[in-house]
Amino acid sequence: MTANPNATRATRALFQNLRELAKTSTLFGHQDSLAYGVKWKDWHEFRTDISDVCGQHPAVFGWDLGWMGKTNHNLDDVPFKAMMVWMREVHHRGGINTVSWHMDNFHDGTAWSISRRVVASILPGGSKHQDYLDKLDAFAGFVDELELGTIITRDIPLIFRPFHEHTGSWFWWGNAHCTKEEYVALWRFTFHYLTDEKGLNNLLWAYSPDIFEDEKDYLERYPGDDYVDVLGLDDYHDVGPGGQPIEFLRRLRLLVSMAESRGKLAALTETGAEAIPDPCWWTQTLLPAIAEDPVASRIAWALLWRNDRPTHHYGPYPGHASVPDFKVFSEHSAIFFRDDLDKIYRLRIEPKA
Ligand code: BMA
Repeated sequence: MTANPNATRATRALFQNLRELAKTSTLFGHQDSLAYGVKWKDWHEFRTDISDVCGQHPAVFGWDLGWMGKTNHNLDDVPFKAMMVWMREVHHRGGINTVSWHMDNFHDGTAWSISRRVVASILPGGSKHQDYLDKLDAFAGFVDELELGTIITRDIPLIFRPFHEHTGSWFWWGNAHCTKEEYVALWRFTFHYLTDEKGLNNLLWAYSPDIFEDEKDYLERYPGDDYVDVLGLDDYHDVGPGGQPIEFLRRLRLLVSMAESRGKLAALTETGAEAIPDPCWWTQTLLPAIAEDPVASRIAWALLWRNDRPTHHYGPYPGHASVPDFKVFSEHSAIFFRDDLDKIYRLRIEPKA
């Protein structure tokens, strides 16, 4: 059951089908995959560094809304109009779109500007509340346009992943910059505003802290089962140089058990090793956890961060030393790419309420 009881048919189908798929497979995801690669940045209708390397496109495509409502492109120079076209195309081809939001500080600066207590000021009654509503309205407008632009369907689900990595304190919504009550209130307010006021019934809601110690830590700012569909984890820490594979496994197993006991999805919502210094990283670090461990492999997808430049990329690209290993990884029967997905938006049998 989705957190939003009025979720659209396709959204409910996506949730249900992902829960089923998660038992045996892990979908491969990549941020900004269609927008650019390490060595290209151009309008290509459907090109990714991933397909350049292994002939297959990701199953999950990540996008970021940072700078929405301010400029016509996002914080990483992806034009919102182009993003919309790509999102429709992803959906049309049976892939999945997920959206994060490096939202600017409402007083000054960026998502990383932590000089003020921003969360308190954007909640109802706060001095920047109206500005926050304007931001959410801009997003709702984007989603309406996304759906209106297609004649094939007006039901394009998005996995929405706001206020991520809040167990750290590098964003203004992070741990040190708001109380637990404020974080939860912000999440719940946002949920009600976008679903009840703006009628966005095509969202699955993903909660995605950075690394955590135990269940108590993970759930400390959890908004509640009525507000979340996906229990996510952003983990770069355990998979980078100096990280501990055993900790990666431990956290993923905990995540899966927390999600399954609630009837939710688990997902590795962000991961990667910057510039992939270990050429065997794919089969030695990632695969053993997300495909081979009987519990950790029950996450629904793993999303690698963006391929920006030779010193800042998380997926492979032609010529990179990890390409042969990535090809082996990509051939694993449990790692799913877009072509492996089948009618993910078709509702099978509705579960009993
Ligand atoms: C970070 C980096 C930044 C980028 C931001 C938002 O991890 O990739 O360069 O601006 O994410 O996408």
